[in-house]
Amino acid sequence: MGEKDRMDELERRLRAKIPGQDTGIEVRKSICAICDPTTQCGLDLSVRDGRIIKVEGSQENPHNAGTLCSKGAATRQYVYHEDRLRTPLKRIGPRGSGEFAAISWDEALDTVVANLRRLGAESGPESVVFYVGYPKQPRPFVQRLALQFGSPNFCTESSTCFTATAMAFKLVYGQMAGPDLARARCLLVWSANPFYSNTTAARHLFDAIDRGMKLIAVDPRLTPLASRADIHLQLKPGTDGALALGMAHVIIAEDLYDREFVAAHTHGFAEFRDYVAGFDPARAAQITGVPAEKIRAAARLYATAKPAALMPSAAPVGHNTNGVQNYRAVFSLIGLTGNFDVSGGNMVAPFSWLEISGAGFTTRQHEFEMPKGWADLPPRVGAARFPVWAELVDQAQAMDLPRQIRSADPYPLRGLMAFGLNHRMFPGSAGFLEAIRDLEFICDVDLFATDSARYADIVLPACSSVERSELRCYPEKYVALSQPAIAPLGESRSDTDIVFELARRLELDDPLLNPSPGGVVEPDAAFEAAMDWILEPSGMTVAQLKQHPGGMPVADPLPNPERKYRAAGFPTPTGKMEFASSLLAKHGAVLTIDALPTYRPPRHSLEASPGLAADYPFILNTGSRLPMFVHSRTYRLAWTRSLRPRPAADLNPADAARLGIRHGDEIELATPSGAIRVLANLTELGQPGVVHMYHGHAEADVNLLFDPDYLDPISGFPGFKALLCSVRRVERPPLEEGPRDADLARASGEADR
Ligand SMILES: Nc1nc2c(c(=O)[nH]1)N[C@H]1C(S)=C(S)[C@@H](COP(=O)(O)OP(=O)(O)OC[C@H]3O[C@@H](n4cnc5c(=O)[nH]c(N)nc54)[C@H](O)[C@@H]3O)O[C@H]1N2
Ligand SMILES: Nc1nc2c(c(=O)[nH]1)N[C@H]1C(S)=C(S)[C@@H](COP(=O)(O)OP(=O)(O)OC[C@H]3O[C@@H](n4cnc5c(=O)[nH]c(N)nc54)[C@H](O)[C@@H]3O)O[C@H]1N2
Ligand SMILES: [Mo]
Repeated sequence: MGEKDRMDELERRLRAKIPGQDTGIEVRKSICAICDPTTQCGLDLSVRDGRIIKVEGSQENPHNAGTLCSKGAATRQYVYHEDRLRTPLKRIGPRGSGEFAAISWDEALDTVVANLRRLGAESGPESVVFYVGYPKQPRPFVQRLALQFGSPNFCTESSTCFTATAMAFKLVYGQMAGPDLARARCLLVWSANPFYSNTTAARHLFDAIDRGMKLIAVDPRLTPLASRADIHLQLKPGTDGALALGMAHVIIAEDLYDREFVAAHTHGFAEFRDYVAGFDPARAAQITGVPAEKIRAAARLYATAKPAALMPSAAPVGHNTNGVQNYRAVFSLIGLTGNFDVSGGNMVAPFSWLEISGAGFTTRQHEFEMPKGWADLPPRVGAARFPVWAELVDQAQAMDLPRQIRSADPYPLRGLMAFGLNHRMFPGSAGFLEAIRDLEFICDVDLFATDSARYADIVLPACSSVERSELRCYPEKYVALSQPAIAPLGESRSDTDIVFELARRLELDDPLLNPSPGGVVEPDAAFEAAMDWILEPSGMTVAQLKQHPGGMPVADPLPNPERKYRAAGFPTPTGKMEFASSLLAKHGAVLTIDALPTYRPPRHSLEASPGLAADYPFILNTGSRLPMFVHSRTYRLAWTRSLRPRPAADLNPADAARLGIRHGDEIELATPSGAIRVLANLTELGQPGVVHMYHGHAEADVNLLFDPDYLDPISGFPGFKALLCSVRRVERPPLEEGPRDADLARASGEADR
């Protein structure tokens, strides 16, 4: 080969991005953390000169087996986005103005520490709130930091996500139990749409359907999953409790329930039976809009196709003013039909790490994040208003923050140390911003210069998952401790580095967060030492995991026998499965909460507030997932944004015709709390009378339409999935360009260049 041929060949290999010594391209293993923790695909990143030039799903990782979704495929746009923060910033203009100056890490961290110390000394450490948004990776570390600092106020986005589902499970069974998809003969999917929300699970669903598993889908919309179901129960949003009670009615009336299990292992069955007697299929049909015959057919199929599993979701049912009670009614069906903790039904599996159960090993996560008990600390934010939450959840309830900031009841809140703060997550998002504007000190750690960060005094640049090391585990009994595939962009750092630095500067007396008081410790060494401590019960070590950056199968996964309750009972007050909750009975005297999983319509609905419905006749359902967007994260990416460039609401064509609205018209959605303008997306996949709108848009924030107190009294979760709104066509399209956040990023980018 001549020199020219060799150069041509190299050029060809470079253009094809072929790894090798000649091209200088190396494939590095990493993890995508753009979406939710139960997905988080393995990545093969092609890196040249320290830059990612190609992104592929890792074949090696059995969870995604080489696949990636639209968001993961846009990893380069996410990592190298112009809005990425590159240096620490301090605010020099008024809150919200976006006027910031770049400062050094030392100055930034010293400022944070001086403020935390001052507020702690003046008003007690509880006056500082530690908050983590949707990111999960930093949570155990931030929680430990908060408690060791002396503040009980560790709270997260889990104040609106997953916890209500977990609470409903705990109230009935004392623990959670996930669907055993591989062996189920029937799967009852109660409001999940993994084709959009959890693509790796969708693959397993296809396999099970191919194997002949029957599928029942409970969803107000005709989703990709519902379109494959044997029975689709297309209910009105927020009527889940009535549907479940109707199914229980059929199962009991037709004697299809597990008499032996019910007699030996349950509490309150007689009351439950009497209550569901009032929910015959005709009445359930009238409330839910699902034909009575379908309710009967679904109840019969689920109760008789043994074993049958129930797949819940982290969000939609809990996003309701009666959410926990509705999900309790749903989860009662599992025990009623004898499908609890049996193979092919819903199995209790040991907890592994960061919201993943059943990866085949256990860790000391809980011990790590709870170095103190709640009894040793002042009451958490939300504890008085949501006492059931306070008993069942090891966090503060963030939905009570605006109230306590304003009222200083039971004590003042003055500081906020946030990792990933997005005010558009909160119902009544504008009011949330107004409330935190009154805080004396705010620090926000984020990847991007966001609208929420504009309210912070100090903004710290975090790096993404591909720039850090993190532990991930998967239900395929697979575990990975990823290593950074590229150096952190600019001066950004991992969240855990920041936690260890704060712990050192606060001089915390804690060998796990501050391993060498007074001395300088490499954050990597501190992180690895903490991970080794956490991993101890698993028998795995950091050294061993580092040898397998793409992950490895868990050696000797823990066995998981069936029906563990036979020996151990249920971890509930009565030791049994509780159709009637002892805990809710205890609180029922003070709050209007029933021990039985009673059905109440959404607080804003035709049934509960007919006066309001006269002016606001549509059911508004917010945040049902779109495949390419994740909350506030991927609007800024060119590829994902191109799939829906402007905020749009789904409207049924029958309603649109009545209101003179055409596809693509500008419309206004309004509630008594506010109004937004969006495009009309006409689709028959949703029901007449229901409008669906995704959340988190800067230029059309649907959470402006919420009253901040539109909450479930048990969980404190917002009623995101069912309220009332009006819809009208807007004559001229006056939609303004959304605010751009790039100026903050520019402030830190200039310093970097
Ligand atoms: N109307 C309505 N509102 C909803 C919902 C709904 O369905 N409808 N859903 C609710 C639910 S279920 C959820 S989970 C919440 C979403 O909760 P949010 O916390 O709003 O989620 P994100 O916008 O994804 O992330 C918050 C911030 O974290 C930043 N971030 C990302 N990765 C990292 C990281 O590694 N480190 C740090 N420090 N920051 C990072 C992001 O840039 C972003 O600014 O929204 C809730 N709000
Ligand atoms: N692409 C993408 N994936 C995501 C996310 C994302 O933002 N984007 N977010 C992640 C997060 S934080 C979460 S919590 C999960 C959520 O994951 P999922 O729960 O699977 O997703 P959703 O779309 O919120 O809700 C599932 C289905 O519930 C239906 N639904 C809406 N209201 C009701 C109701 O009142 N009752 C019933 N029975 N069904 C209802 C919706 O029509 C939807 O099809 O997704 C995670 N994955
Ligand atoms: Mo969520």
